[in-house]
Amino acid sequence: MRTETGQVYKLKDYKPTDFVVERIDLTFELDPSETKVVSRVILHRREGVAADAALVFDGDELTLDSVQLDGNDIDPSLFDVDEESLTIRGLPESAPFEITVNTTLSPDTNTKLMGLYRTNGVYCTQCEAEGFRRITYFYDRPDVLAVYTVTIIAAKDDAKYLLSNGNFLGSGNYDEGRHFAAWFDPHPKPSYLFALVGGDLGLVEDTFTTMSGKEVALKIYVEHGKEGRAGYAMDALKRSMKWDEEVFGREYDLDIFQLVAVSDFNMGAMENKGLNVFNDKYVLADPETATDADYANIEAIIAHEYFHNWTGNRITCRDWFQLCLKEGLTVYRDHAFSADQRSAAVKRIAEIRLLKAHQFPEDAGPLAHPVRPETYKEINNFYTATVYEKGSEVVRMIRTILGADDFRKGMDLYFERHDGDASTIEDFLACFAEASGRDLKQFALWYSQAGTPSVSVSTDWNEAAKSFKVTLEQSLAPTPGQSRKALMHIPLAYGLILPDGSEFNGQPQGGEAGNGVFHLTKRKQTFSFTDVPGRPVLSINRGFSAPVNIAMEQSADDLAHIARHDSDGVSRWQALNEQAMRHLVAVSKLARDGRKLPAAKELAKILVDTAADESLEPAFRAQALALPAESDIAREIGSNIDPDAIHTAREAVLSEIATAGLAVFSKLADRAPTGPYSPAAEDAGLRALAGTALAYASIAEAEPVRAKAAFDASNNMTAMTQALQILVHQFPGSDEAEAALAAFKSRFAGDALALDKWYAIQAMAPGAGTSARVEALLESPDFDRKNPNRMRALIGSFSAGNPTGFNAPDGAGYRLLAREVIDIDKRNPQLAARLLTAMRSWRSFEPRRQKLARQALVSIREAGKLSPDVGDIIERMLA
Ligand code: 0A1
Ligand code: ZN
Repeated sequence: MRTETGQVYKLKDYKPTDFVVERIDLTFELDPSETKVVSRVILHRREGVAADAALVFDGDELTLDSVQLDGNDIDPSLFDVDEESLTIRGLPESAPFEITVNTTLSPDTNTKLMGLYRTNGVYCTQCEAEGFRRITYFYDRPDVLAVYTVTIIAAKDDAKYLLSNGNFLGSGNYDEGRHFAAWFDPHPKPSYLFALVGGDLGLVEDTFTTMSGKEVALKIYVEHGKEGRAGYAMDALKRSMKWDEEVFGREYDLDIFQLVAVSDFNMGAMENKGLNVFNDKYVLADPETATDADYANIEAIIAHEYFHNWTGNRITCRDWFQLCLKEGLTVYRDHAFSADQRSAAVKRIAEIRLLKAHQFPEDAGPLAHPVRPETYKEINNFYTATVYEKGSEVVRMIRTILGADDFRKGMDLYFERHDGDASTIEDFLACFAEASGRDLKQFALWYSQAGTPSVSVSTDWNEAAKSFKVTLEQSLAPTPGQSRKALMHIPLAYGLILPDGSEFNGQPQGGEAGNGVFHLTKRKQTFSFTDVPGRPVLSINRGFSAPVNIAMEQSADDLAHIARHDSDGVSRWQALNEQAMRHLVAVSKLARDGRKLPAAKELAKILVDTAADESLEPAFRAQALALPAESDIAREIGSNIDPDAIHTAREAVLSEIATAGLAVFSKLADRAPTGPYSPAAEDAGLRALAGTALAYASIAEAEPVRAKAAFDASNNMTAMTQALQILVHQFPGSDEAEAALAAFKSRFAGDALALDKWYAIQAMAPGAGTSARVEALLESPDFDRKNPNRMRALIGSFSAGNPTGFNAPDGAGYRLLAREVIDIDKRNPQLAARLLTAMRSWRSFEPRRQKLARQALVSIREAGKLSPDVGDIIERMLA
């Protein structure tokens, strides 16, 4: 067996660099296979550092041509180069000096998509987290902030636009069809925010006037011919800029803001200073090719990257352990933005669903880690749901605890005090503690303790005394590396709903509980209310104020009371969802034991009533009707999972709801918005409800005819994919399904983003047969294995979005993923590692599947030389 390898980085080992970088000038001569990079860095020795201390720069897969000190070649005895560093000795004791590093790169063969690479002929960089060291030797760490000047030279017909961070300095022509452009970024920044783009692209332009009256040029670069699909992104950008001024008082700080959409990208997008680079999936949209979900994602990600300008760029992270300092906070900010642009309740419901679907399982499995990890082997593996989504929930809790005013004061203080800094979570929390006068020491455990806390809740109503008691008890299970946990500060928003549906407003005894929030800070606490006019129903963790699991015996009647009367829409949905979940869990267990499945009459009635309730927002009704997914039910069951039983149970419940509500659903299925397509929340909500109703009606009718007619009549991508999914998932192999697939494929041939949807829908078709279909699709001639979006659409959707297909009882799904991960790892380790995390919950399956999953994981471990990325994930998953 392979022994464990790889260096472990530790938070507690933080140490500043020995030398301070003052500025850096970079010159690039772009060429597909021989790009020349000259880096001139001005440095001085940090005060107190020994006179014989050497300068150690990071590097990765670089070819070093030469290195100079103050313009003269350095004697070979005074420097060393190895796989990952350049070490220079004999440097001046106190005076500033200049180091020049000359390297040669091959963008065309850079398949890792880190550093400088080419995508569809466009030169492009990705430097977060450690990609800059693949461009030149440098201090590639976030606490080294420098002012950058960049000159780019290229053949005009190879790269028409030459872009980098900051403000434009100038451009000009050389002979032989070559030209150059120069950029200066006045804001000191870490290397991970460096960016360069060179290529022949289409350009969409606009302007934005900031709150102090400065005009900013806005430029979005896309592939030629796709300019017409950049309008929504531009609009979202302008709305983001305005919102950050209004809500956080943050103004943009350069003359120009540029954004480039590329088709090969490992993640969603990147916040490089003044030059965001995006996965084109999160920029390009028109009604014909993008769904409502795509529009919502574009809006959110454009905002996210823009908001990083303050939370991430102006104030960055001291080290990568502090990643949540920029990510959790920026996700919090983009959530708040989207909530303001759309229905806040519907947005929150979607967030809760996502958090539970991705972050909760991560926190409950072998990859669990604190929001701020204390060790890592490969930082790329920490761009996780925990750092991002739970990190955002932690910021949200700070706001819940402090209230809106003190939260804003804390943010203002943070911006004022740390502008220009590379900061830490301690710095961040200190601002809120100071602004509010609150002690946040116990709260800070949210950053250091992994795992989802559980809170068990019991209530006691005394009719004679008219008193009501709520007892809360917290617990937190051990996670890898953390066997003992301390008690946390858990803010639980609550309401007491009286029999007539109104709310009881009295304050309880027994602990802090202002503004409708119980502050659970001890292991067990009882909050007592007196003078309550009638038996209240407790609505707890309203709006999902804390990311915890609530264990509470609440009767179906009480849940229905909340669903009917709670003043908070999110809580009404939570109550409905809880009711559905309970039923689905019970039925799944019966199905696993081969028992007869009970009827779902009550659940069907409440959901059909909700569907028909015209006083409710359509988007809310669609969320209510969307039953917990099979993976949600599996998570709730927790162990010994049989995905086939869950599927059978869920299908049976769906069918009963569908039959009970056929009349309602067939009416709603036809109620799509009229008039030209608008991606706005209202119309999107109507389409969501119509699509859900179409699915139910098709189930009840057990006929593909209605969905096929909807597919043929559809005039936007949302309606089209809704219908296609119904056909392929509910009527697999039918003539209608095959005809729709063929029509879609020929209509969108050559449109990669649209075709990704075609692959994803097929990959998620339930049933053991799907792995054979995925194998066949992998072999189809237009399948581009080098494109991360395409791999995620097929392999990612199959492994993370198809419980019965991927976990087929013969293990074929696991073997497919293992084989692909090993293959992808040779080209693109980040992508391979990310796809592999789909197996993180393998130990929660029934023994036969567990055994097959383990075999597949071991086959990866034994496969030969693995990247640090995949090696780290495999090691933790098998530990
Ligand atoms: N900071 C980006 C996420 C990101 C991280 C790593 C990357 O490397 C391929 C790319 C992007 C964000 O939060 O949007
Ligand atoms: Zn981010």
